[in-house]
Amino acid sequence: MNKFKYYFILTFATLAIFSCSKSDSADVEPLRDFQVQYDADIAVIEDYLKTNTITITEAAGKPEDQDVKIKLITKPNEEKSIWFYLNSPTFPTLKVKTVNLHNVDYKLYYLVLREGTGESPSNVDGVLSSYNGTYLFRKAGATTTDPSVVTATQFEEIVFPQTFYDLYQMVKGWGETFPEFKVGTSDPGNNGTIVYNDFGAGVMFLPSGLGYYAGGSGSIPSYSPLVFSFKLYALQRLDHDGDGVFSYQEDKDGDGYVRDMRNTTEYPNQKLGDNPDDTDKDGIPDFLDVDDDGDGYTTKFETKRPDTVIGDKTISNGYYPFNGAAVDDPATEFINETHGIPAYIPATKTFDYTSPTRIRVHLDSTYPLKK
Ligand SMILES: [Ca+2]
Ligand SMILES: [Ca+2]
Ligand SMILES: [Ca+2]
Ligand SMILES: [Ca+2]
Repeated sequence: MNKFKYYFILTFATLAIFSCSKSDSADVEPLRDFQVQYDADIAVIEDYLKTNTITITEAAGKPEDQDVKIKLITKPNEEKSIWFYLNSPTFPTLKVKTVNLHNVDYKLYYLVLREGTGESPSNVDGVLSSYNGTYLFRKAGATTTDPSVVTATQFEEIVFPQTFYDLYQMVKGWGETFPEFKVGTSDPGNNGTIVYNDFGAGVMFLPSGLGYYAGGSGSIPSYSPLVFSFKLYALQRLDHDGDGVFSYQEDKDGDGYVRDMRNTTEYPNQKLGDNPDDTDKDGIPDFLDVDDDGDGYTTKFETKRPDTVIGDKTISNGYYPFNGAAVDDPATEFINETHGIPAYIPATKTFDYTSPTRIRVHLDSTYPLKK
């Protein structure tokens, strides 16, 4: 009886695997090795950078300002390759940064047409950006002596963006590239339009591991390196966990980069508790944690200003900002605008509202004053 059962299960299991692989082979194709795929991708990208040239449109105040056209070099003596601009001290300049993900040191090339003049987004802010996306593909030569050629196929173009894109939700390469750029200025134009000037503009060249990888997207084939030209018009600070502290301010180690290590396969060398941006080390990074210090009191509760009580009337004074303003507003009688979220000083039983390095109460699990 036992033997029969064993054979029955074995047969069933074998059949299941067989039918799966026959009818739906795309679903069971194992994920390609990240390092192997990266090695192929970076060769394609560097080939593309060396065989293509750019032309940039200068048209301040117009939608086509900083448009960039990339085309195959046909006159090698006259046309400079994109690669020519590698680490150029003047613009345009081709930069490269290393992004460790999937246990791979990804080289991320990005061309800076110009940097911009305003603030930079963090890797989890919203960006208002036009963009033009293409995917790269290496076409084999027609004969054995004919060299292969890397082609670029456009899959999307957004000229007039209507919404902010949350970098936390976009392909990894966006969150790595946009913080290297700044927004510019914006002025009301005619007919309710806004005119953007001096914004950051560039082109990013993403290995598929920083793009859609095996998934592809829409018309983009799996494992495609991606090229996005973009213009960073505006940024929007986001608060992913709704605790009243913007996500970019939940950067515990202050390196300008907010980490989410919950998907540990992306960080095989790091344990969840190693996340420098997770105060209570519970695996949930501060920017997604409503109780950052894990003391059982929500951040929102801990960052509330004390109420003002006059007779039998109680006036709510809202919440402290992360940092106070430069000057106090005389119009708000009970609120000192120069006060940010305070730190509690046990020795003197007082609060410090302004020191840049203070440990704010919502990050201080020893803060004893519970209401
Ligand atoms: Ca928050
Ligand atoms: Ca946490
Ligand atoms: Ca939080
Ligand atoms: Ca707390």
